[in-house]
Amino acid sequence: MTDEIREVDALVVGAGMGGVLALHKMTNELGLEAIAIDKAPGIGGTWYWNRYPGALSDTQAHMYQFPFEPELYRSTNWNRRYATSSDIRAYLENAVDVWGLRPRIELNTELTLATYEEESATWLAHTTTGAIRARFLITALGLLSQKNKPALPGIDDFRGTIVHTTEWPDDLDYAGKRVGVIGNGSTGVQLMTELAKTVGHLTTFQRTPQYSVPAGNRPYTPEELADFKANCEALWDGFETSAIGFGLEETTRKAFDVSAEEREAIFEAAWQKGGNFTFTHETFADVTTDRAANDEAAAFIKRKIAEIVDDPETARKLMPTEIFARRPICDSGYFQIFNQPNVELVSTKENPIQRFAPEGIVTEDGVLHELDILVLATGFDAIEGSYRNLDIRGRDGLRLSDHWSDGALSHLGITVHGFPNMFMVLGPLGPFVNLAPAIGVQVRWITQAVAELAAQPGATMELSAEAEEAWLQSCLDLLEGSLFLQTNSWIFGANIPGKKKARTASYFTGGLAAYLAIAGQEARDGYPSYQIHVPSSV
Ligand code: NA7
Repeated sequence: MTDEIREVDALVVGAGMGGVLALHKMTNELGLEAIAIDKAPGIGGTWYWNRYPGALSDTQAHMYQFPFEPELYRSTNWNRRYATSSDIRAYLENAVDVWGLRPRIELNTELTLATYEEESATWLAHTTTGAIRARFLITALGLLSQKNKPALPGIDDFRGTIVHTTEWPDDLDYAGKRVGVIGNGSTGVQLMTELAKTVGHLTTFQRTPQYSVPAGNRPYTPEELADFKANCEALWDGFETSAIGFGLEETTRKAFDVSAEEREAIFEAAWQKGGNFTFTHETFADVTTDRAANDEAAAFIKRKIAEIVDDPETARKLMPTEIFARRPICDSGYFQIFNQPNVELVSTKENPIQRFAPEGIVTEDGVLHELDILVLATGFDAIEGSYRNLDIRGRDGLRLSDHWSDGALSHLGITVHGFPNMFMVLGPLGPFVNLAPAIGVQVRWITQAVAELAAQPGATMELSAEAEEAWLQSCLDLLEGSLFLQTNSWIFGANIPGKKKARTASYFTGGLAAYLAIAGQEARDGYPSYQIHVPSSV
């Protein structure tokens, strides 16, 4: 820690996918003096922290890479349809080396305060290792990186090991052990499917049953890999017409355009092919928007659960009761584990956790579930949750947390009124799409804006209040009648007690193509939503 203030052009906060790409662009494309900091001891962002058994991206690997980077894309070899957490860390480590960024990334360094200083039109950032002054502040904090560790009264009475999935110790020995898991979202489902192979006994304390479809994980064929590499530009061009950017054949067919038999056959084909967004977007265009179509998809999955799970009572408890409108999950044999003698399901809706005991968990029926390890797979304080513990102060000392006290605000998920020359990667009200293209598209937009500002000494760019309000309104309008609002998921902050939901949206749900068109137009029109201030030369 030194008293000296280091001066850079751009400070990037976060060394995950968004931060690494932003640092590359600032340094190698714009030639700016830029550094990135991250509180983690390693590169990877959410993938640094999420290294629990079974952790993998459920986006197909060829679409979970930096877009618009053909050289890196063509030199990367994924061996399977989905990349594991360690594959993704290796990919990012390689990108850092290929792009020569390693000397510019400062790990074990946490941002404690960032203040916009009007007079110099710069950001003064205080970190755990010293102070940095930067013209441009790029926050790439991650959408799913702030862990959600819910208050579970009495949990400290448990004498065994308690682990959150974002803090999985590499040396945790769970083979043969009695393991309990709270949380059965994407993380819990991946984790339990893996744990069930080796633990002595697995008990899931399930609050809300979830829909899940097969992931269809398999090796990529050499032909597929060659095809992705040869045609990566076409994959990226596809964003211009895509709703979600996962590289799928997004259908326009509606569920009731076809007969009941055809509908079943289409769902079955998607089930066999595997993939969560395959099931929602290659079957029928209205699965996520129309209640009757959604009911058809939900009923299909429930029939599958009944077929897969031998014990009818366990199958009943695994059947979701809400509509199929959380972020969809896919698995590699999750429902099948409930046919194993070492796996047990406790429905905490029917049989709540009464208390934690030194030996395990006591449920309301009086049963003590003895455990050696209790895993919290309880997810994230998503989206703006990553900003919750940061003290960022914009113009006139305005705290970002105060500006967002009634719900997060932004334009494009990138900029905030009152915070000049600050750019977020995957900030709130960004596009609800595959995150790799979202990162690529946002960083490209930021790079263009920073390039224009950097060319004029002291120039600043600040979102207008009107444009911020208008963006919120357009996000809210898009949510009218949305099925997503009818479930309690992280998408709208319903998983965090007390998180503001009134008049707020979390995302722009108009699709990737529309998002690209709006963001592109904004830049081409010379940023009409912004006040650009260029100091007059002396
Ligand atoms: P999710 O999808 O938010 O799932 C969290 C799970 O934890 C879910 O089953 C929750 O039950 C459960 N949970 C959360 N808080 C509690 C409390 N207090 N008591 C009991 N159970 C609780 O997080 P994931 O990490 O699985 O996935 C997040 C995203 O990461 C995923 O969508 C991908 O995009 C990657 P609930 O359903 O709320 O009843």
